[in-house]
Amino acid sequence: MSQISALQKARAAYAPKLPAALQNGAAVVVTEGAATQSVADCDKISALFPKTYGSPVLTFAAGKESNLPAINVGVILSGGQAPGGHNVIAGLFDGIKSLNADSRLFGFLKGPDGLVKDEVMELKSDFIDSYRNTGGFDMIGSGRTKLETEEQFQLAEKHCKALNISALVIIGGDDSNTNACVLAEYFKAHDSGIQVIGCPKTIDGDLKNEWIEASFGFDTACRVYSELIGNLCRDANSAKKYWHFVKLMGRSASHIALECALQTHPNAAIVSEEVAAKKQTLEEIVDKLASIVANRGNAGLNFGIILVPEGLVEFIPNIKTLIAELNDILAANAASVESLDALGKANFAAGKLSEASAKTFNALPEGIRKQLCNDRDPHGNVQVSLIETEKMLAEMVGNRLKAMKSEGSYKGKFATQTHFFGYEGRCAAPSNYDADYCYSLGFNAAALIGAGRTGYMSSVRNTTKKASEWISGGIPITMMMNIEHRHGVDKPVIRKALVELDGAPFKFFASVREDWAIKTDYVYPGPIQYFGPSEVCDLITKTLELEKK
Ligand code: FBP
Repeated sequence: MSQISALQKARAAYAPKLPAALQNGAAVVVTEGAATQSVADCDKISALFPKTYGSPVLTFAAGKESNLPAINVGVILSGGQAPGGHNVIAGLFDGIKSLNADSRLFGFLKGPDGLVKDEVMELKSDFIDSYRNTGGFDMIGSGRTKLETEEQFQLAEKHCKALNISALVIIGGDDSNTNACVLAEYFKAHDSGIQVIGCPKTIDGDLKNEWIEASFGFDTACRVYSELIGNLCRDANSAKKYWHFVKLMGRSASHIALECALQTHPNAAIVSEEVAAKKQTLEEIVDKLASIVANRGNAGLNFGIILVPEGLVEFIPNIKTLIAELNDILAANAASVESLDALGKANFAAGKLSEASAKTFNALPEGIRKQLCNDRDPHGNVQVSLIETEKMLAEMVGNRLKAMKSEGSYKGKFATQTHFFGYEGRCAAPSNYDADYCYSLGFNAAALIGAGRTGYMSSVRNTTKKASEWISGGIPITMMMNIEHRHGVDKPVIRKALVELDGAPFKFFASVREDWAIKTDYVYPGPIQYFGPSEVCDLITKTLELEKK
């Protein structure tokens, strides 16, 4: 890096805060809770993880100076970028050095692939320092390769042993942490002597539960999007001529859309989980949005903001069925469709759909029909970030309003702008919350290693309080697991946390949204503040604030 920005230079000096238990170093005093069980399917999960199942929840208190021998530790960044990943690594580095100054950290490059292909580099002090408090995963890169085959596990063991690595930290989302658990079980069953610790990452916010309050990156990403949405709100309210349709990342859950709504008070925000629970059709969603636009238009307010979660299409029951049929048709006819472009695939699939799905498919704009037939991701999922749901809704709402105008129920003007905010937020410099939380998660992972544990997720809780009151410890990953039917087979996976309709964040949103729909009640959060008074720098998300109230 030849030149760094003034902010990065100043921000490098920020010293992330740690929970009291970690302030003397990573040699902590460990308190064990009772034996644990998985959230569901206990018999099946315990049979699949005989060596790691049932471990106790761990809570740490400050310890004394460490007398542990030096260790070599490996680290992997897995999946999509999330602000704060570099601080997890910095915290881990400082943590293992506090256990023994001769400990060494190795970064496997480009995600789990680096472990399998033995692409690795030692992370030394100067190098780590140049990435402290920065966004991005560029320090060692990331990737989406799944660690799941026996051959991959054998290679992982071989490559760790070659470097004398006795512990591996996997920083990832629900799938990557599931893989971390499978690897921990494998290493233990084969007496490899390699511990595996997971860290909860994803801007999507869907890796959380009673013990994992938040996945890192959610806070910063939502602040970046909310700043942009606030700016759009102000632009809309200044020019008074556009409806902005904003799609927000979050592959599946709508936590990001909901948090951004809570921060900015848009005129409408769709929550996919509600759509699924109420079995809403696309037409019903369009009707609801059109009525919001019409009510404001009839009151002379021909502008507004609508938030759309990225994963929406997969939560609309008839489109979900359609996607499942398309998946099967495209997979079963892979050879025939291979050479076709997206339109060719769409036309091919259209003729093979059930009557109901064909009707749904044909009612969609051509662009969306093509996007639904695009290549799947490595896990066989539709790449929802590539589906322009915001454009589809803008177009369909426009058509509905035309019909309402001719019926005489709408007399406003409707002009739209569409946006997709996702990649813009994933590599932002971490907010104070994420900088502190991530550094603590990494340092805490070192404490778990020092305590000789494996198959655990680093857990830092009570984060609505000041950092010195944060509770650090470890949660057995098997405790978060259940069995899910994925791509035709039963698999042990960490249960994904979707937006809960009876949870405080959604309930609050539901209680105010009718007001926001008709009024112009926007909030402008502005950019993340890294320097200045605590009340603007040390914020927590509205989601966490409401959940913990
Ligand atoms: P993770 O679950 O791996 O953290 O990734 C989340 C995410 O950012 C989603 O919000 C988005 O749908 C997806 O990654 C995009 O994936 P890609 O980076 O491969 O385009």
